[in-house]
Amino acid sequence: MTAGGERTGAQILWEVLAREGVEVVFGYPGGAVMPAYDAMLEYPIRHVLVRHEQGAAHMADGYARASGRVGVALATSGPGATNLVTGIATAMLDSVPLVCITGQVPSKLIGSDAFQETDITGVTLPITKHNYLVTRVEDVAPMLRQAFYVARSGRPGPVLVDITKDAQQASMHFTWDDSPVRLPGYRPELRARPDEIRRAADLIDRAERPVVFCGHGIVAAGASDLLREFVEKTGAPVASTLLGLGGFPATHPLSLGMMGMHGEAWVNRAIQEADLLVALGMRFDDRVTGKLETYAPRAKKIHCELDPAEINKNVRADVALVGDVADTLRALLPAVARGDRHSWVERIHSLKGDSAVRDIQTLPPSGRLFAAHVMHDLWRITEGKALVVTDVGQHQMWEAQYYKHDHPRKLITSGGLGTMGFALPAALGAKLACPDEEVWVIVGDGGFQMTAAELSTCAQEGAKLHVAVINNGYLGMVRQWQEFFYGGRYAATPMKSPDFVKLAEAHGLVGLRVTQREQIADVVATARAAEGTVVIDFRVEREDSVYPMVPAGADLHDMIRRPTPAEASEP
Ligand SMILES: Cc1ncc(C[n+]2csc(CCOP(=O)(O)OP(=O)(O)O)c2C)c(N)n1
Repeated sequence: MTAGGERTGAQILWEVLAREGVEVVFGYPGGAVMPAYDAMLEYPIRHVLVRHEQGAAHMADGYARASGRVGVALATSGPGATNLVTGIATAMLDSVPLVCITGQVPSKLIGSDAFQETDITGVTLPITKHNYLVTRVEDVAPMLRQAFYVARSGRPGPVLVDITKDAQQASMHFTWDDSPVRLPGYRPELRARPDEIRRAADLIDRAERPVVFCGHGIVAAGASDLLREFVEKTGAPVASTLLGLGGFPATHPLSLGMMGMHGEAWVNRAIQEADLLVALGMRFDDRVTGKLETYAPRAKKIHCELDPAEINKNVRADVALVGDVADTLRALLPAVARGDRHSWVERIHSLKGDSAVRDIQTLPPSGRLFAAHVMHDLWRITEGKALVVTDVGQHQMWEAQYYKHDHPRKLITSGGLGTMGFALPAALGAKLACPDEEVWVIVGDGGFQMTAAELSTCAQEGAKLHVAVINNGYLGMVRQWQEFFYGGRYAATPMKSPDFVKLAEAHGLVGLRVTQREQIADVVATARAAEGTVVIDFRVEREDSVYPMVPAGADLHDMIRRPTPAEASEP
């Protein structure tokens, strides 16, 4: 305990945030949270005024993913709180530590359908790791401290703290309690048992065709170096999930690339031929496995995962190592034998077959601007060093395929929920967490328009983002599904957009346009040299598709491939 004094609940709120090391809060004021906003002026914490509360949640999320710290969002009751919901669900599905604080109507009005009353703890119950309704000033500090502890410990996730207006206004004699937070029944620190480590090491040593999976847990646990050591010792090749990209260097000789629905064809085939999968910090999402009945039929599975609820949820594990993946790798490393899997790696390379012929990078120039070319050129120009935040759709998959990430926390994307509108606000959060990074937003013309109002926040904050709008005039990924599975009937996917250059200019920002591949380098140079956020309207091929594609629910080896030039020219 440290010395304290008389404080209101609102002051206590900021005191806790300051003591938790919070530097920036993303929020939007309103009646039920006004006491908290008023008290804010007394504390040295930066507040970013968003244009929509969804933006606040995504900014806090981007901040958390870029920095590894807890992101904080603040909103009023009712519509302010419900506007946070999409951002909270996004963080929940991707295990991102957030604390979302909402004002609530005075406690004596709760349940009366008071003005701007929403039961936000009820609404967010299934999309938060935990949530709290605080109605007494005495509970503000303990519950906020618990919220930070729950958000960051174990498998991270969003926590919501709803504080009534009277609890913010009431005062008490406040002393800071810095004893460790203890929650009965909550055991975030699990560790794999030594006998299980031994069994896993035996399976690894005996495997001839192992594939190691790098999931989001590797990034979250900061286990990239350990993974590299493990892979170089065992000689086993690595496939990544979307959220695992960068957890293992893409340019490492043992990196195979991304697996799953839009993964490389040879990666999916290797998984189907493997005799062992070592899944590290991933949860066998349906976009990764395809049809479960035919998934990796020859492979034993070692599942290393922090959350016991993920074990045997989708795929049965032969050995389950429940615990922090960094601890698990530390225990496994001395237990496994040095291995040589050259012939297996060569076999996987032979599975590439005609992939190069089908790759858009090797197709003869057509004079048209393809999104894949934009990604490749951005990767080359930025030397693979940018922090890239993608939205959801085709551009997200092309980025994953063509921008090679060699370092963790350099790709931020909404994987689990697939939230359009995520990229621009999440990128602003990431930029505030890492001001020295060159941050690129890769976003479709559809998703950009969902949260483009946050351009105004970028301008107000003086933040420098490079926004690449991959403008194909369609809700591209849905159009692709319509082309493949709905007979080319384009229901509600052609989209008319505003002039994005003028939109940028209306915000006092720089807007640029690219229509030919030859212009990319010069326009990117202009964007990098400009002050403040720059929007680049890339007018790309309108009806291109992302290949390969495993149709939803199909066998993982059953992929739709990009036509070869010969196939494409057939009538
Ligand atoms: C909030 C939200 N609404 C709907 C969808 C369904 N959806 C997934 S991809 C997509 C199309 C995205 O279009 P665009 O932003 O233009 O990107 P593109 O696919 O063309 O690269 C849609 C509508 C979604 N993922 N998120």
